[in-house]
Amino acid sequence: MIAAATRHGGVVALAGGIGAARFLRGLVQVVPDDALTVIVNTGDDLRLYGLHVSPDLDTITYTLGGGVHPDQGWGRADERHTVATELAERYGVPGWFTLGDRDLATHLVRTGMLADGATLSQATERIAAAWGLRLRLLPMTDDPVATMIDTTDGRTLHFQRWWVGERATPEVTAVRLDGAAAARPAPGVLDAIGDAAVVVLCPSNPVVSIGTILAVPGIREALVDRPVVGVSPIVGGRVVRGMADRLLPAVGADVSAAAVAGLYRDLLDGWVMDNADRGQVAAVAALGVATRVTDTIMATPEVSAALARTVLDLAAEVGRR
Ligand code: FO1
Repeated sequence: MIAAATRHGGVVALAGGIGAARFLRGLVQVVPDDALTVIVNTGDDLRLYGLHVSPDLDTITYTLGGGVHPDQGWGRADERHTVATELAERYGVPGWFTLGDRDLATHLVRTGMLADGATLSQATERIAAAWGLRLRLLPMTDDPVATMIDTTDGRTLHFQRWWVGERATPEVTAVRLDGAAAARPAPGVLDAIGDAAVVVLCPSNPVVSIGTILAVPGIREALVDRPVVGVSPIVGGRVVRGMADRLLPAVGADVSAAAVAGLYRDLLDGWVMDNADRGQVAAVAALGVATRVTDTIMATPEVSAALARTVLDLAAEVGRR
């Protein structure tokens, strides 16, 4: 089954941050690196101290490269904060978004390359190679896209200012993807999708991760005639991590596995849900989407690998339709 899914063209995964990284730890165990392309959300990217930080690209790179902070799921393991402390204590520069010393090296390499005229794709390729990644890691676009959050107290905040800076306290009235309409898919993105035997939607935030990738003109259209299988990021009506439960209402969707499948209904062929959501199978099947129910709580790389196998089995089934 798995060989079939990768024989004709590769596997493409659309990914956000931590949930995607956990899933990809499993996918790389069942798909050869040279058959795997990961397209990553860059709407979370932000400039800090003049540095270009790409949280989702770095979370995936560090996780698959074996250097991610094991408890946080983001940032580096064995990290120190000498620079951040000096910035705060000597220069009074607030550290609302923690950048550790090792993590700063990544942002210096990326920012230096961008300053020399390289693209985000080129910087990403260099950083991924330095971490020994052999799969292809692509930003969704090389153009600037910023996820902005409109709040009920009348402000508009960059996603990270809302999520990290204000601990997601302000209620959300709208999510806007500044720059998305003018953004072009990064080099290789549309070709990878066009050649894909299957496209996998990782269990990432449907509004500010997967939704952001789908908002880059050309990407959603390219997916319509490919076998697309996703993993629900919502289990038993709750988020496993992150804040999708705070953002789904802002796009008019319930916090449920079936509602998220509904957001992707125009392109989704298969939907993998947790055992807790067996009761949602009928609602998803009513969308014309095939389903699988399994353990999706990726407490270990073995569960991640089993989940990846389930996804590829379902992909092979829907691919034969
Ligand atoms: N998340 C936090 O909750 N607090 C932080 O200080 C923080 C810093 C940070 C630095 C680099 C990086 O790559 C990620 C970081 N994150 C932090 C996580 C980040 O906000 C989220 O992982 C994504 O943006 C959402 O997927």
